[in-house]
Amino acid sequence: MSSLRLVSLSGVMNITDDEWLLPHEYATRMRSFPPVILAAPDRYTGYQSWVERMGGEIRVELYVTFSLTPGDQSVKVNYETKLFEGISENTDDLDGQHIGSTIIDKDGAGEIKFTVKNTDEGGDKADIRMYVVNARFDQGASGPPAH
Ligand SMILES: [Ca+2]
Ligand SMILES: [Ca+2]
Ligand SMILES: [Ca+2]
Repeated sequence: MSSLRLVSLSGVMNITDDEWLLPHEYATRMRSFPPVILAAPDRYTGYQSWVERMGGEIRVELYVTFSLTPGDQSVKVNYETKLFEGISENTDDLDGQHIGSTIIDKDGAGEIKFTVKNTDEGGDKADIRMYVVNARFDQGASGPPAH
């Protein structure tokens, strides 16, 4: 039995750059990533990364790992988010972090929602929503139909 899965990630980040005296800055960033193919026994894991910069001071880095469980064809999603805030969008000042994981059943989908806050200085945050789909991948389905 084949165990080919097509795992796709899309999502939205709503990012707030807290400002002193000036109005806060806001950005909404949406992404839809190309699907990752997982196949037992060749490729059990896949990766996706998502980086956004905004407001002159903020960078959000999101790293996602997909791991296939061949038995039930579920996919475990591990994710880590880092919120950097400093004198530029390339700052190395790590001010907030969030780590989590969830399992997406075979032929299932799931929404993952969380907020990463600037726990060092307050104010800045990223509200993140991810949508993960664990679909069956039919080899050859993208080719011309057979007659
Ligand atoms: Ca700021
Ligand atoms: Ca700013
Ligand atoms: Ca900072």
